[in-house]
Amino acid sequence: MGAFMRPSMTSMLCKLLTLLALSGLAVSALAQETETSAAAKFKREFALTDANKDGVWSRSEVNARIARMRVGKGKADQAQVKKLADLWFTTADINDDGKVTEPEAETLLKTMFHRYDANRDGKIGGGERAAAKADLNKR
Ligand SMILES: [Ca+2]
Ligand SMILES: [Ca+2]
Repeated sequence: MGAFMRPSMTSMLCKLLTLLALSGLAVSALAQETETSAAAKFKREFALTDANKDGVWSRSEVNARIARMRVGKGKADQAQVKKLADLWFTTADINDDGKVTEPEAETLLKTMFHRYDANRDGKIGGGERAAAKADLNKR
């Protein structure tokens, strides 16, 4: 775990994962509490974001997805959206081929899930979810 992350990026990545996870990409997954159901929700989310249905996420698809999240919060700073999308994409695209496949995106979701599953029981319980939200709010 973590071998694909450069150490200097880890802290920023965690914040980004938190942001993405809680404000969009996996918020429904977290609400479902178990890793299995989170994975099922993720598959639907992946298909939704894959706008041109070619089975991978492109930079522009990720950018559009993040832009929708930011708009939902009442703020659409295009420069910040692009920065987040670029950072997310660079991190998620493990083999650096310019595409993020479902397994690549899922790896990030799992990393995030395990980060918040503090007692390692395979569920994000109420207290753990509250901690995840608090973590996001102090960013
Ligand atoms: Ca696509
Ligand atoms: Ca890739």
